[in-house]
Amino acid sequence: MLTHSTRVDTYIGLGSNLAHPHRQFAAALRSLAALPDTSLVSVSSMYRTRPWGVLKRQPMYLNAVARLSTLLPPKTLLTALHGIERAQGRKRRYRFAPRTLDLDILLYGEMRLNRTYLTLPHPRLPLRAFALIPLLEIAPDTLPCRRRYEKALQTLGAARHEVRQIPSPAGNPLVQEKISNPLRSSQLS
Ligand code: A4P
Ligand code: MG
Repeated sequence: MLTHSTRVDTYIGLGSNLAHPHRQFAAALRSLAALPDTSLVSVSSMYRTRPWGVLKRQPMYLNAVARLSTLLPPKTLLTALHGIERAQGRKRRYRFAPRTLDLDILLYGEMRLNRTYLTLPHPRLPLRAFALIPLLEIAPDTLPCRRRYEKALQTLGAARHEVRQIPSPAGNPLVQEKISNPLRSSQLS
């Protein structure tokens, strides 16, 4: 497999509103942690969010962001993410359809790319409180584009209130336990 020689920090947006979203996230995080030449650095809190940009009624979403450190080039990473989505029963019926799992590359280092198969940064990131809030929760202060996304979030106004952090007294035990001890995952969903 083609890899880069230096690691790149990349941020993956997770979204789900079908088939037990917490379980979908637990499985997805295990798969992300198992990607070749990649480590899962951190995961945001889970957020319950109102469907954005949809015409028909659909269930509330669960959203989160995971930070990876990877040697995989962006196209290889995207292909791997599509494989994880497929393995978790993702069906592409129409745009913005309800889904078991959506994995978007929000940022790939500082790379800018405009291809039909991949746009970086994710083109709709500045419009979406459900992606910006978990991203800013885990992105370090040193992230070069941080100020820009903080400003983008401020301009979203009321939309940010449709993103509710799921309280979790001990940080994020769902995620921590599921990654470190996958055998226990069925007890946690
Ligand atoms: N693609 C291009 N750039 C990227 C990128 N940076 N990351 C291409 C991932 N994929 C990228 O995506 C369509 C195509 O975009 C892919 O084949 C890929 O080559 P998709 O995941 O197949 O389809 P989609 O998700 O229905 O469409 P799209 O346009 O990606 O939608 P979004 O932007 O993912 O939005 N509301 C809430 N509250 N929470 C959500 O998570 N998600 C959506 C979908 C709508 N409303 C939502 C949520
Ligand atoms: Mg998508």
